[in-house]
Amino acid sequence: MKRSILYIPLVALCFTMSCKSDKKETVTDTETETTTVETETEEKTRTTTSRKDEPAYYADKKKLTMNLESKSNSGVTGSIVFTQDQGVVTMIAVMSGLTEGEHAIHIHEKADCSADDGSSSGGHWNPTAQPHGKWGAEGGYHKGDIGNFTADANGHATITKITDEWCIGCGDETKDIVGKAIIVHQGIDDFKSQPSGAAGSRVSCGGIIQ
Ligand SMILES: [Cu+2]
Repeated sequence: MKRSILYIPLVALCFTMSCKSDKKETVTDTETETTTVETETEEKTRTTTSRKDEPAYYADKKKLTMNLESKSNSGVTGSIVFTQDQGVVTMIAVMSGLTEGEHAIHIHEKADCSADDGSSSGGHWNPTAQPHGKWGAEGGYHKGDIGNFTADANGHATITKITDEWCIGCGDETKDIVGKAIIVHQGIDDFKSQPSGAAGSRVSCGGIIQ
């Protein structure tokens, strides 16, 4: 008698939780256990499925490593790592062989560093047809207008840039940096002169290639 009294709340609970109709009629110890196991399995399946349903998140993670080769007889070399996570790209560039002081760095149009002076990489990468300027300027700026950085007395420099205005291989031509080139200039970008900031010769070049 006690056992059946105990089952009443269980049955009620089962109805409230909308158990499968074939389980409602005869609730025994075994069936209750089975229901519990089924629920756990369903939860596991749901977790696995939701991961598969979010390809944007998982496919978004990318990493691209490239080297900078010296141009215009400069001796400036370096390496750059681009990583992408949840729509944000981080660039970390480590360079050496620079003259002490400020230099400009841009993304140029083509991943072609074959010319001795780096001219094969074309002009600034400017997919949104904006005037040249400082990154984030109200008057406009190129997607390749990274800006200026400072090299120390040993000719070393490290730059970090984080932006959601780039992507690695997403195919959106206003954001995709793949197939472009990184150019380091001997001079300083004045953020005014059109179309490239009058930054002088190209002392280092590297193609952004996956
Ligand atoms: Cu440039």
